[in-house]
Amino acid sequence: MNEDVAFIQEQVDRHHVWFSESLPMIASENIISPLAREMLLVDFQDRYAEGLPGERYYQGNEFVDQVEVRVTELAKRLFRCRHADVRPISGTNANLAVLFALAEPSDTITSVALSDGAHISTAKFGAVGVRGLKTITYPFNTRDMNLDVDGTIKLLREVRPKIALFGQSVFLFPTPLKELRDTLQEIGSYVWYDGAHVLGLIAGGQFQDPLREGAEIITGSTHKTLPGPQHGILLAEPRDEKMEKKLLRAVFPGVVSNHHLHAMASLGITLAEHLEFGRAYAEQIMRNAKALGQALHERGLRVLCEHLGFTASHALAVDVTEHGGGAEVALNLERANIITNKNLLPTDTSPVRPSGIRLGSQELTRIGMRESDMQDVADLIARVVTKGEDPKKVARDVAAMRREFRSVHFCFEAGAAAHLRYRMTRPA
Ligand code: DSN
Repeated sequence: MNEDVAFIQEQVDRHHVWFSESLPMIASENIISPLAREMLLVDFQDRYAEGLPGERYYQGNEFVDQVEVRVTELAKRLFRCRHADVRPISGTNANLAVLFALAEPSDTITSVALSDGAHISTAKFGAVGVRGLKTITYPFNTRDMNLDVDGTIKLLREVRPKIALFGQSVFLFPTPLKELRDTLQEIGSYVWYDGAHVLGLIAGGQFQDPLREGAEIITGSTHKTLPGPQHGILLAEPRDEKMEKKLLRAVFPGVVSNHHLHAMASLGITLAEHLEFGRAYAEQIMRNAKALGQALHERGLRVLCEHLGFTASHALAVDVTEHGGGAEVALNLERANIITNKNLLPTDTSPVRPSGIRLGSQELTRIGMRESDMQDVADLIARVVTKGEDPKKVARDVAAMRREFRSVHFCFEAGAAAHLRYRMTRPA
């Protein structure tokens, strides 16, 4: 065996063992279903398809086209929209496409501030900066972890942005789109909602329904509360045919060449599964997040927004300043096999010394945990964070807990021969 190959395989094996003994709680991740994972191994991985079904630049796309048409239909059905593009290869890539389609360099975009939980692509050193746009951020109510509606209306009227972007990566509560709708219509901005974190909740009929509340475009990655492959999606209710064409051309030839056909097929399986199981899954994610917030609060942790029930999504934000800050706490939790991330909170000024951690319930829910299990999870977290127990000792109990949660829920059963089927049809 080649030494480098063996090294890489060994690290991946070790990663698998580690994660099978861990509590994965990063709010932007999830695990894919067996049938969706199977699609990542198929021959689509080895092929090119540029453009749209029926209008390709490469031969060999007969079946790829059929899959893409069906995946696009599934996306439209799940999100109840007229336009869906399943070609963006990530959430940031979908965001770039929107910026490319609807703005020109030096235009203004309004968005949530990074320290209030916005995604990096809204920053001047992210996608917005790549497009040469100017970002102005909304006033934010840090107690409620949401936009200050009156201040935002005032700002929108003053700035009249080309694009008004909503949504964030610390996404605890629905955006007050309905309250902003009249103002946004009056000033004519494109209304764009980055729903990456909450796509699965939206599709499951929980959280909010942005396209019915004034948003014209939703972008997202497809591997968070929507538990699919690492990929992107762009959904829209375009104003007219011209806007729809701009969005399509911004994806290809704009920011995507080949769109990772295996991931696109895998996304199709995820969308079909979410049509079947998404509502039950989204409901349980939210019940678990609230239960975890309450349980952590009872164990002395400063979970934000107690007065609002901690969260109305999958995510929780916890201020751990008094326990050493976000960086130290996240590291200690990792040593205990509890995988989270340090996170900026609204009052923070230094991105390298954030005072918070962010927790998500979506993956724990996916492996079958329920509200009562959140008590045990909170106990394990508190032993590390508030009681200062040796993380390695806690890790043993985390691994023991994980033995009860081995399978992926809210998806179709994979046949025993599923993986073999594709291996057999591929040349060795
Ligand atoms: N970086 C991801 C997150 O953790 O929220 C979003 O892309």
